[in-house]
Amino acid sequence: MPELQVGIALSSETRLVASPSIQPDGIFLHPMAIMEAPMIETSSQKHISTPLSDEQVAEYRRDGHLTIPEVFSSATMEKAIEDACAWGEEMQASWTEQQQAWFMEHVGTPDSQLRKLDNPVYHREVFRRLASSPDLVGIVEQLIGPGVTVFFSQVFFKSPEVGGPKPLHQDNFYFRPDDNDAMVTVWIALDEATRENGCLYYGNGSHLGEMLPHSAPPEEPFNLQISKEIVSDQCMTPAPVPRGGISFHHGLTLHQSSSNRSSHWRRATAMHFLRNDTKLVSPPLEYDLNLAVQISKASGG
Ligand SMILES: O=C(O)CCC(=O)C(=O)O
Repeated sequence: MPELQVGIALSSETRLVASPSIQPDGIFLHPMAIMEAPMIETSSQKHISTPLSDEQVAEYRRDGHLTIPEVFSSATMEKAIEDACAWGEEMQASWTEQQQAWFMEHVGTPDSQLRKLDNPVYHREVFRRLASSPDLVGIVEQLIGPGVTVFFSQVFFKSPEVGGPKPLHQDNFYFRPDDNDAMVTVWIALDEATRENGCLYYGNGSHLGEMLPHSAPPEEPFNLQISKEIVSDQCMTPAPVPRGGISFHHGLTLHQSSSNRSSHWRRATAMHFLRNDTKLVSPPLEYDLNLAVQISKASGG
């Protein structure tokens, strides 16, 4: 497969658990797991500061992820949800069986549900505006460098009671950037994400290790994952995010999400940002870089 060029785009207090414990989805909870939303700043903070503080950058570099709790307003998240739901209705009306299998879950059962939609930043203005928010872009550039493109994005609909888990994986296994440090995933909580409704869990510091082998079940080629045997002793830390907050993670950070055991939605959008001077080299799944959206240019570039 040829190399894919990205740069050509269009346009707390905390309570600690005493010892590791296995969660319902087989997640091995880190002994230092944060039981409450990890507040980087006080909960009264209304505006994030750009750039991030040295401590926040150090936290990202050490742990491979960073949560900023209050970035977008609840009303902005509500608009994004309305837009994504309307788009989902439109899309589903024309899907083939194969597309249903890719984008939905529990197909053919009473629990049949939309699971995800691809490339909202390209297709939907509401999501493009989120991706272009100056505060957000400022943080992304601080983490991966100036001049960035969203080369792929998704909306995840984890529905009440039936929304399924996303198994353990590393994003860079999917994307294969030629510089592992040049990709950051921006995961925006459209609804509050809690341990009950399926928030992300991270392997702290795992981005400092290797890219691990992944495989996918034959009927779910999109679901590349790391087998339990390979990472049987990996402790995972929950990252609850209040509505409108963002969790940033490095492309090599081990992460997963559990199923939604609550009566509340857990909808989120993930935007994958790449520095413009970076290429994707033979990713195992296809990404249409005609749908990449350049968000900023390096000054002088
Ligand atoms: O939202 C989820 O459940 C999975 C998201 C994810 O794996 C990602 O953003 O890289």
